[in-house]
Amino acid sequence: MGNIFSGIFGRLWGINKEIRILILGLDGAGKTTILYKLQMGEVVKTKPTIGFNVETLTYKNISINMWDLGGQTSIRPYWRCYYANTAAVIFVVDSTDKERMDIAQKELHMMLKEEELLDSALLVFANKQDQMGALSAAEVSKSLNLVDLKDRSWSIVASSAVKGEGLTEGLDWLIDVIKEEQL
Ligand SMILES: Nc1nc2c(ncn2[C@@H]2O[C@H](COP(=O)(O)OP(=O)(O)OP(=O)(O)O)[C@@H](O)[C@H]2O)c(=O)[nH]1
Ligand SMILES: [Mg+2]
Repeated sequence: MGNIFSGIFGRLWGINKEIRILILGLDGAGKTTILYKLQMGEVVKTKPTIGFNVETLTYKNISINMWDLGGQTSIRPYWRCYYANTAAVIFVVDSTDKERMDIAQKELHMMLKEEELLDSALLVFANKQDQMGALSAAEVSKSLNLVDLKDRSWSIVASSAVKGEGLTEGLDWLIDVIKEEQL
C-alpha cells in the first residue's frame, strides 16, 4: 500500500517539478561532454559551444532543464543572461589546466556574487581525472578557494566525463540538496 501511494504521489510530485540547472566553466572543461553523457549516456564528439545547449532530463522524479553555456572568454559575459530562476550551478573544471585555475577561480567567485544566484547550490566537477597529472578534487577545491563560500550548499566531486565517472554521484548530491532546500 505504502509503495502504491509513494509511487502515485512520487509521480504526481515529479510532474509538477521542473528546475533549471546551469553548467558553467572555462572553455574546454568538459561541460558539453557532461551534458550529453548525463542525458544520453554517451560520449559525443563536441565542438566549442557558441551560445548554449539545453536539454531536459528527468532524474529522481524531477524534470531538469540543463543549460550548458559556452565558456570562451568572449562568451562568458553572457552567462548572466541565464542566471534567473537557477536552482543550481554545476561548475566544471579541467583538472589538468593548472595555468588557468586562477581564472576559473575568479570567474566562479564573480558569478556567485550575482544576486540571482544567491540561493543556488553549487556542484563543482574536478573533471578529466582520467588524464595524467590531473589535480585531485582536494587540490582543485583549494585552487578555487571553495572554503571561502559562505551561506551556500556546495560540493566538489572528482569526475571523468569520458569514462562517466563521478557524474551521477555529483548529480545525486545536487538533487538531494535542491529537494531539501528549494522544493
Ligand atoms: N580525457 C578527458 N577528456 C575530456 C573529458 N571531458 C571532456 N573532455 C574532452 O575535452 C574537450 C572539450 O570538451 P567540451 O565538452 O567540448 O568542453 P566545453 O566545456 O563544453 O567547452 P566550451 O563549449 O568551449 O565551453 C573534448 O575533446 C572532450 O572530449 C574528460 O573527463 N576526460
Ligand atoms: Mg561546450
